[in-house]
Amino acid sequence: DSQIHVALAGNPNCGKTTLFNLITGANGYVGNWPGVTVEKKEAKLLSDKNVTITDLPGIYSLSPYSPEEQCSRDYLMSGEPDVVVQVVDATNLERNLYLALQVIETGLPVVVALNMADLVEKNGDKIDTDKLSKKLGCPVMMISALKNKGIKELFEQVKKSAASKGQVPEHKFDSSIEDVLDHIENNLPASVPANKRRYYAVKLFERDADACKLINLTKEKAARVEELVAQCEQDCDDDAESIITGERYGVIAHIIDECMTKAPAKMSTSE
Ligand code: GDP
Ligand code: K
Ligand code: MG
Repeated sequence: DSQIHVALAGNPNCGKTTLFNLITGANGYVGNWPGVTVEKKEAKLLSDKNVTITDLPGIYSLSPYSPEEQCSRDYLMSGEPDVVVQVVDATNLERNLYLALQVIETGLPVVVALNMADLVEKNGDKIDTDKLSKKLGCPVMMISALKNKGIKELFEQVKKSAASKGQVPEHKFDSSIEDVLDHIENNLPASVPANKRRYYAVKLFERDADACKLINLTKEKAARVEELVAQCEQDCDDDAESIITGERYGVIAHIIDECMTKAPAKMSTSE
């Protein structure tokens, strides 16, 4: 159909509901995701009826350990969303980028909306959105859902991105881990498109059950991948999932270091 499907993703408390209500007038459908009691909200964009917005549950990660994470991940990988607006609480970059990196890795077109721009400004912090956009490999826009700032520009970008093929993620882990991920990528079937190969390589590295089932490697290839992962775990003296978690936080620390300038700590005036 000619509808553009936009998924709103983000951590709890990042301002997704505030944004959803602002852009849709909250006149949509409220129900549940199939088979679970997780709320699903869907509504048309007030300024353009050809755009449908789906509010995903607030989550911290895309690992499917909770029904909320599972719903979000299933929807993102379902083929329905044309573009994801990744809402980020810009006053809490470290925690919020942990999910954002994973959503970017899905290969779907992503626009990062740095929300709470008003608070960032009030705190005197500076975020270099151009640099952040280069580091993440997708557009990054400052917005304030509460103050209705930057929303029009955000949706101009969202429409452009919806028409794009999505990004191959820019961020890189430690080279020893990248080597293993490269090997895994080379073992993936040719049918896995370029922008989704890293996502599945990471998921196979993590021995993710859904991904293993879906990709269904030949016995020989599965054994080869397992050998590589097990060797990497031995070298790092850590389990595969923790290795990836550690790598994500490493990438995030570097990104924050490069893209954010904290206001100098205020002198106490209370003495
Ligand atoms: P959700 O959990 O992601 O749905 O977050 P909510 O929309 O419920 O917002 C969480 C809190 O952040 C609420 O108190 C909102 O009023 C507040 N909030 C949302 N967006 C902004 C913003 O742009 N600026 C400020 N200062 N507060 C915001
Ligand atoms: K808050
Ligand atoms: Mg909410």
